[in-house]
Amino acid sequence: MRVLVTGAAGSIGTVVCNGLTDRGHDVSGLDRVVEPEGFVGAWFTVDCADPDAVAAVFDALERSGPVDAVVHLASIPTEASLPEILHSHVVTTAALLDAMVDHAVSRFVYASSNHAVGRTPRADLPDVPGLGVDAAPRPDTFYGVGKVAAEALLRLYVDRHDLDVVAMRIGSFLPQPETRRHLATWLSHDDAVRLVDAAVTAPDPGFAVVYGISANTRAWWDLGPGRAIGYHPQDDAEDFAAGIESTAPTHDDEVESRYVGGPFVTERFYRPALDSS
Ligand code: 15L
Repeated sequence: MRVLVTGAAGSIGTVVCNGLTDRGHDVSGLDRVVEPEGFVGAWFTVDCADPDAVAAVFDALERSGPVDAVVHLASIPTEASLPEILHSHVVTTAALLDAMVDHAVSRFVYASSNHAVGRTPRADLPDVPGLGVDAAPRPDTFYGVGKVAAEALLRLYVDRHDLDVVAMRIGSFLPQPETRRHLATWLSHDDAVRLVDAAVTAPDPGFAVVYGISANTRAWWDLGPGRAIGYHPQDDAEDFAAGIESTAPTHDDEVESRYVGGPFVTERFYRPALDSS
């Protein structure tokens, strides 16, 4: 399939672009930085919050045939001021969605985050149920608010324009798990590629929200919706558990241990909404 990936030079973008290319997709990259060395495929150095620049990318791609899917990975990956967050998560998504509608591109795959529901109690606590994709939005940060708002925008475009959208609530995308929390939240590099490939190719997902984690023995989140779109994770953070558990719990382990969002829930992340310093 012909796929445009935003944030293509970022940590997840690099892995996903290489992985999708290896799986036979024709991948174009978009990022604010120049093309990384060795990138195979078309490259666009563009800010995806700029609607004219985004429209020009779609015009250019369309000249060599239809685009099948957009995978939107570009965004600030952590906490920032509310205006920065809305710009990074919602405005960029809107610019891409408008261009898709204008160019009849119908599949959008979005890097949402577990922090959309980060303030939900952890399911390994007594009497706390596992977390499904129908859980009420419960962000832990402005970052989480941005992801909730972007998911709502996606839902609107699915209903209005009949797009197919997969919102991936990604856990902890890392080469390997590093903390106790990651034993539940880890998403391996290979599983990230499997997930995006499934999200791009699933027949008629409509509006699907899935949790982006590996097949972790200690997972708190429901992998059923992911499996329903053909995502079958192969890795398990449990393989690293002995090494992680041989270190003493830290203060953060205790503070973080009540909510799924972990460190993002703690006071370290509190700030005034409009403070961009
Ligand atoms: C995310 O969504 C963040 O982008 C990343 O920085 C991690 O904090 C990750 O979630 C996580 O929850 O571990």
